[in-house]
Order: sequence, then C-alpha cells, then structure tokens
Amino acid sequence: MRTQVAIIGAGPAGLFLGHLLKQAGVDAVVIERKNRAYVEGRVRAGVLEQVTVDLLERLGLAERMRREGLVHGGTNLASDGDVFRIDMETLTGGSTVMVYGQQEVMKDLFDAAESRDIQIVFDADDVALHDIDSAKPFVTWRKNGVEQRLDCDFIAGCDGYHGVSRAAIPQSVLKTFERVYPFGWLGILAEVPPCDHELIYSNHERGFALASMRSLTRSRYYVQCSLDDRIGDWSDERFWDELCLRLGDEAASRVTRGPSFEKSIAPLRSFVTEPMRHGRLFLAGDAAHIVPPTGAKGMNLAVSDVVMLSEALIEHYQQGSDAGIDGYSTRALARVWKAERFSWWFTSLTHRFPDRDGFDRKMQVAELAYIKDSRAAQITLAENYVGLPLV
Ligand code: RFL
Ligand code: PHB
Repeated sequence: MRTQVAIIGAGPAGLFLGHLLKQAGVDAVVIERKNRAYVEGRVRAGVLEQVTVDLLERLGLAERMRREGLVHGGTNLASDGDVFRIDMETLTGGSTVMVYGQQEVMKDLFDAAESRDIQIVFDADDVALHDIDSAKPFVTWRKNGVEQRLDCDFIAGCDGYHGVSRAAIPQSVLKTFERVYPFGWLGILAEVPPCDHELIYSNHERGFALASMRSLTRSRYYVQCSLDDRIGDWSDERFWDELCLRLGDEAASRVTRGPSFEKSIAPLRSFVTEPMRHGRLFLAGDAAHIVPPTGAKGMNLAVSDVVMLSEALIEHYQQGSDAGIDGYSTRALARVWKAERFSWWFTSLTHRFPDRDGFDRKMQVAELAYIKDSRAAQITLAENYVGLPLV
C-alpha cells in the first residue's frame, strides 16, 4: 500500500488531520490500534476553544454542535465557597467557548470520515515506524495476524502520550520537560441537570472541585483526589458529599444528585517534548505534549497542532515549498508552551498541594481575591481560557 501521509492514531489529532488533508486533496491513511467504539467511548474533554469550533465549521462538521452544544460566555471561580464570575465574552471583546464533549466530536468526525471516504485501519497491532530519517519512510502493523506495510512521504504521529511515534525518535535528539502533580482528578458523569448554567472551578481547603456538564440534563463533576485512591474508595454518596462541601453552600444547594454512570481517576501531568519533528515524522497532540485538564486545553492543542501541520503539508504538495514543514515544530511549540503555562498556573492556583504549607495556601486565596476585584487579572485569565490566537 502507498499513500502521501500516514497518520498514526485516530484520536482528535489524527482524525482532524485526516479530514483537513482530504479536504485539500492530499492522500492519507489513518492507522489506529483500537476500534471505533473504544476511541469514541473515552470520556475526556468537554470544552472547545474558538479554534476548534472554527475548524469544525470549516470542515462542514458543525451542524450537530451548533444544535446541541452550549455556548458559554463566562466561567466561575470559587474560593472557599465564595463564587464569582469571569465574564469572558465582555473581557475578550466577544470570545466564548463551546461545551460539546470530545465523544460527540469524535462521533461527528468518524461519521463524516465514512461518507467522505477517509481511509481508517482499525485494530492495527504492533504498529512500527521505519526509516523516518530517509525520504522513503514506511509503517508496518499486523491485522488479524497478517503483516501489513504502508509506504509514504510523511508520517504524522498522532498516537497520544502512550503511542509509538515519539519513541521512534532517537533519545539523543529529544528533550523532554515534565511536571507530575501529587494528586489526580476523580470524575463522574450523571444524568442530572448541572448545578449552574456555566462551569465552576473551586479552590477549597479540602481540595479542588469542578462543576461541568455535557448538556442541560447531563452533569460532569470532578474532585481532586489522592493518587493512592481507588475507584472503589469512592461511593456515589461520598463523591456527592465531598463535591458539595468543596463547591460551597450556595452552589451545593443547586446540585442534583443521581447515580453516576461513569467514574474514573486521571493523573495530572505537564509534559512537552521538543522538537515536534524528526526527519519525515511529525508529532501532534498528546503524542508531543500533555497539559493538566484544569485549563481545558488538551484537545484544543491537538487541534491547533494539526491545523498548522496540515498547512505545512498542503504547502509542500500544492506549492512545492518546505518552509511550513521546516517551521512546524517552532510554530506549534510557541502556542503549546503558552497553553502549558496557563494550565500549570490555573492548576497551581486551584489545587491543594499536600507538600505545601499554610503560606502557599494564603497566596492562593490572596490571588483569587485579587482576580475577583481586578479587571486586568480577569482579562488575563479570560483570554487564555477562551484560547490564544493561532499565529
Ligand atoms: P488521543 O486522544 O490519546 O488519541 C490517540 C490515539 O492513538 C491511538 N494509539 C495508537 N494507534 C496506533 N498505534 C499505536 N501504537 C497507538 N497508540 C495509541 C489511541 O488508541 C488513540 O485513539 O490523543 P490526541 O488525538 O492527541 O488527542 C488529545 C486529547 O484526547 C486530550 O488532550 C484531551 O482529551 C485532554 N482533555 C481535555 N482537552 C480539552 O481540550 N478540553 C477539556 O476540557 C479536556 N478535559 C481532558 C479533559 C483529558 C482528560 N483525561 C482523562 C486525560 C479531561 C480529562 C479527565
Ligand atoms: C469537562 O467537562 O470534562 C471539563 C471541563 C473543563 C475542564 C476540564 C474538563 O477544565
């Protein structure tokens, strides 16, 4: 088999890239280790930046999002139960975010991939990248026990944090930067109306909590938990009690309890690998960088990466110029680092750090009080939250 671009991974990065290349007439094949139901079933991101909304529009995939997504012009912070609103729309001169789950985005991308004839190989075992340093790279895998080979011009490594693409780059050329946080997020989904029409990010003495949603009838809630905690330690009752305590009386009075139908623990990490290109291999999305979920940036960064990567590849095929390809890593990393900074800062502001003392906690409370009263501080938060422009 032969194609122009081999895309490893059918998560948001891989599928958006597949659609972008298809739209421009560039040949691509997506190779995914799992099946569609698995990829679509993962409960992950909930908030789309304008960059992501714009891309869904540009690809002609925004119809359901426009109908079912919730536009949020503001978000809320809480400091020990005192909730205040950041009017992002006014502060940024009109920018908003869209609440539309990653699962819905994936469903729309997969449905359209079928009708647009985007080639996806599912259940590919033992995917391996070869000769990425040469002009003739290729990818191999096994499907139903049979060895397969795909020759290509370029490989896009969109296979997430645990994928094989990053590992194909020699250790000697990769630099990695990492921060592992000493806590996790325990998240639940429940078929109950959300406690507020917007999100609430809460810093409480007992730890962070987040009130989010998937629709007007489906809530997504998180509480900071210990990395030693097991799902079995957290009955629904314990979860609701802890959430209500951390959100404060006023918000808690609006929480509707109900049985959870999804419950999982996610660790928090900041991670960047540089450069995002080696030879004919490009990394995009979680394969190259991870942010803690506090800033709601992970999927949005995967999208901005592949917008830039598609521009570079299309320029190569349509204009015969490699300027975009050569500049991809530097351009993508500039936006990545800003989102890393914001996600790290927002995490540091809102979580309880078990190894820190009373002084650090006072600094958090003082900073939240400052943000509550300062338009300048609110603008800084708002413009980062809605997403920085693509440059
Ligand atoms: P993905 O989604 O991990 O997809 C990678 C795909 O590659 C496949 N794969 C392989 N395929 C072939 N061969 C191999 N060897 C392979 N190894 C792996 C995998 O099966 C998978 O299908 O990476 P991608 O595309 O870069 O997308 C990244 C996003 O999924 C991620 O950043 C977000 O979910 C992060 N995130 C959030 N992002 C936001 O923008 N807004 C949010 O509100 C938000 N909330 C979240 C989040 C992530 C969370 N968790 C659980 C980590 C909330 C949570 C709790
Ligand atoms: C979510 O709804 O899953 C969500 C929302 C905002 C975040 C993280 C996760 O910052």
